[in-house]
Amino acid sequence: SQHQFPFAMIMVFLLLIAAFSLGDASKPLGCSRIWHHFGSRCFRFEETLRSWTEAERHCQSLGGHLASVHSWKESRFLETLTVGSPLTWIGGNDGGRPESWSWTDGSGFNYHEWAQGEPNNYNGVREPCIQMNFGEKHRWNDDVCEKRFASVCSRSR
Ligand SMILES: [Ca+2]
Repeated sequence: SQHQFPFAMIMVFLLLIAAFSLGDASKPLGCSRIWHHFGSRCFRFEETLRSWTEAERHCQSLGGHLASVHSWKESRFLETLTVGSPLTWIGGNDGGRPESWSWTDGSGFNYHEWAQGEPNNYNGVREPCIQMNFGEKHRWNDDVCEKRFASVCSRSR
């Protein structure tokens, strides 16, 4: 019984250290496990092929949206994140009004990286959703939302 008090103290001390180090591990980046930090947000590449709507719904189930893109640097970061650079859905769509692009996360559509000749509603078919990694230069294309591609989710830190 003489040893009970110091033992309890040591346990409390160890638990405190554990709690603080866990806090430290998650705080500096603010993105856990398979989320990757860039700027003020966390990003996650989803290899599973989904329609644009399914992909957005999946991102929402993870607490985010399909990724919006706002700069050349952010775009290059996403290009690296999408391993092997397959065609990949991002959060841009026209909300049913041709050429009026917006992001599902509500941020401003203040940057774009269209491939040459895009957006084009190819062959006269409405292409309301935006994919990245299109063409040799890995730029953006408008495409039919029902097609199934990989996707990138983002959420705030
Ligand atoms: Ca197109």
